[in-house]
Amino acid sequence: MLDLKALTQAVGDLEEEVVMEMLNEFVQSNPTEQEAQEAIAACQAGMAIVGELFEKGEFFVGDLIFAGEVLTESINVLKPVLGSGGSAVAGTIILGTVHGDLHDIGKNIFKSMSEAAGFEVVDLGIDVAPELFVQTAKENPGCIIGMSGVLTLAIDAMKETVETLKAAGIDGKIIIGGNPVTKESCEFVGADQYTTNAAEGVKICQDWVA
Ligand code: B12
Repeated sequence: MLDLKALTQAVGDLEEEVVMEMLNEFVQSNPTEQEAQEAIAACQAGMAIVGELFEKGEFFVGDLIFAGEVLTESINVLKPVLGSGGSAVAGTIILGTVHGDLHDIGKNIFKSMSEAAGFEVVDLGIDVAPELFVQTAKENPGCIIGMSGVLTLAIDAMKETVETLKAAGIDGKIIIGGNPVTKESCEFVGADQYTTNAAEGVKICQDWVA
């Protein structure tokens, strides 16, 4: 049994070896997809600890970078148990971290989980200009548009992107994700849905294409 609290603490303490040992053991125990999602949520909570220690001045940018590496490595270990991948394409999601924001760990988790659920994901990367979302949406009619961001300023960039998409006549469903998104920011941005949980995001997209 994976000790989720211990996993959160190990991520928060940046104990890479402990995290990898716990996750490798977990993957070998043949976990369910639900259990794998719980493991991701525990890692996400660990990143919140890292963020708090950074704010207090106990961690520095180098620690954030290392935390990013630990989490990316963790997701790679968990990927095989995140889902089997449907044979039929459920739909297309164009996905990117909005302009001004370089954080992509959460985006990549949502990407992996969406692909595991059978979606085709067009990943635009980080610091994505609104115009690139527009161009890619035009190339993929009927697609869902997913925007990620963890900086406070990402909310303004999301709003700008939604406005640019709407001005270009794109009427696909829009979902925003990342730690700072809330019901209020979703309304401010003009998106259709929001979430701070990748698994929930996948469910929302599945409902849209059902
Ligand atoms: C790792 C990290 C970094 C790494 C990022 C590495 C990478 N490849 O992403 C690096 C070192 C590059 C970095 C840089 C910076 N960072 Co930083 N970083 C973090 C940290 C510790 C973790 C972020 C993270 O990965 N969380 C874990 C993921 C899994 O969570 P998530 O993104 O919310 O994603 C989940 C869901 O939201 C959802 N999701 C995410 N996206 C999407 C999209 C869709 C469509 C859907 C459906 C779902 C979904 O799925 C995920 C899984 O459930 C946070 C602390 C925190 N509390 O968030 C600070 C934090 C975000 N960083 C911060 C800062 C200040 C910076 C820097 C300015 C530091 C500096 N002085 O240079 C730079 C900014 C660079 C820039 N322009 O973007 C601040 C932001 C403050 C603010 N209010 O804006 C934070 C909050 C730290 C803090 N407490 O001060 N950072």
